[in-house]
Amino acid sequence: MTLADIQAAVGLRTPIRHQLFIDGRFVDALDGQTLATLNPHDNSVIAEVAMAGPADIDLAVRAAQRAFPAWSRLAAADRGRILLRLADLIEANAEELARLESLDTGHPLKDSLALDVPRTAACYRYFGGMADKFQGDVVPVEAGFLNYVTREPVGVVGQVVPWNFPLMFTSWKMAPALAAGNCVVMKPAEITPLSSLKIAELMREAGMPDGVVNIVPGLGSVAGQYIAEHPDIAKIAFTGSTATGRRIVQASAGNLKKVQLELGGKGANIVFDDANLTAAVNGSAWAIFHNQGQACIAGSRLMLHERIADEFLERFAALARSIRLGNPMDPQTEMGPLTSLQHRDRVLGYVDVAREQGGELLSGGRAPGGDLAAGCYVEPTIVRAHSHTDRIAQEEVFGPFVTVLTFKDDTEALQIANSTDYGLGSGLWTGQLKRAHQFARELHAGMVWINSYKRVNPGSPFGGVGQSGYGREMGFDAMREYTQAKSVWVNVDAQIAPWYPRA
Ligand code: TAP
Repeated sequence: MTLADIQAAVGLRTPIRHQLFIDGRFVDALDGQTLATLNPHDNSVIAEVAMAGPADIDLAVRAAQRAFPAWSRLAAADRGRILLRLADLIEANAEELARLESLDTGHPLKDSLALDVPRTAACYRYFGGMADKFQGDVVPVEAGFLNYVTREPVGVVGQVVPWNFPLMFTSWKMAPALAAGNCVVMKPAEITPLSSLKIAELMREAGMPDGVVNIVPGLGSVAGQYIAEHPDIAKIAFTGSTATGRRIVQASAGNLKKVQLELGGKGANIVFDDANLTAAVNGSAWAIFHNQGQACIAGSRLMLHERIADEFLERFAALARSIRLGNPMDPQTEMGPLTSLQHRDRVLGYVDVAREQGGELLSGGRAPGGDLAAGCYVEPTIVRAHSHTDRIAQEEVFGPFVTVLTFKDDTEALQIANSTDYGLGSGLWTGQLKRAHQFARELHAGMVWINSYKRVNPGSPFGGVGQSGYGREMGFDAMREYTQAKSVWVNVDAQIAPWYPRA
């Protein structure tokens, strides 16, 4: 199949962008290297995408440096206006962006249309509106002096995003950075670069000045590592695994970059015996199976009060078995493939890990055959762990794989919930207000959902504690992350005393 055939087959109107975006232009990599990007439904090649090496990243950084003075001094409202225009363009191109995202990642088209694209537009719109509302302070200091504090952009920021929500995550990172006046060098994951390159095209259409945004697909170990080390990049923002986050911290030490990390999770999703079971069953399926479980905030530890465990599991397993797996482009599909074969095998490997440690497979646990055999599919999988210390209850699987644990009372529930090194998202289902707030306070997590799971909003801080990283995306917190305070002292009418009182 040629590129044009693929475009026609999935209903794309414009050519798939497959070059680097540097200084406002689409260009090949200097050394001509490319990398095939695959459709996870059948592992066919969708496009050969240019792969940035260090020399390309140097060009991107220099372009960003050149663009920074004018961009950072542009009136905040004018920066905002460009982001607002971009949000409108994303909506105008929603169908195409959604198709591209589903083709590249395996997200069901239904989800890309209803969630990924609208959330991406909402994020640019939120920060477009925020640009001229994020203001400094005046500090009440000694008489005769005025002290004011401005928030200045950091400079050129490097951003590295993973493959699980490539379109949405580029907006979470670029929107606040740009609203605050920074210039960006962004590396999408090597396996899912397409939607971010389409966004580059829309950025240009929205009037983004050349060099402010540079998108450089490439290998994590080469391009990502080089961005993390780069002496002229003032900050790196990263989403991905805890192991890579650690490498980024080490690489950033050379020029003491600011670092922001949004890493893995092992979300506790706790169902108490007084919960509304229908809501909890549906919400728990959403918590783990949406996006094939490839979410850092997935509710991957399903913790059930022992009194309701059997009934809950019966209903939950029946729901899991009814989920319609299939080609993401089919409007009936509820769960698509994982994003790569390598990742599918890693997820399936955890079924063996579970068995070795005495876990009980309750549902799924296989790659489906038939029409889906060539793709990266995994059945919705439910495993009861032998103990909360087992690997499947401690390690991030990052797939449609949920680990079931039971507890007898609130004390044990809290102890199990807080027993991992991670601390990103947690949820609980209960009818008791007091218990809900107590757990919200005690859970070791950056986000807690009560009688719901996995809600996000551009205004609500998103991030973790412990080995889930540090820093917050979204809201005013994100603007603080992408700026630094400058304190300015003005002598309004204070007398300057002699330099040192002398007798
Ligand atoms: P990572 O290695 O963390 O990949 C995430 C991003 O970091 C990708 O853009 C990757 O580029 C880049 N990267 C890799 N090595 C780098 C380095 N040395 N310096 C700078 N950037 C680097 O994750 P993965 O290998 O794709 O997935 C492994 C596991 O990580 C998953 O199973 C899951 O548990 C976890 N994970 C978590 C998240 C979230 S949202 N917390 C997202 C993805 C994965 P390339 O892809 O081009 O190598």
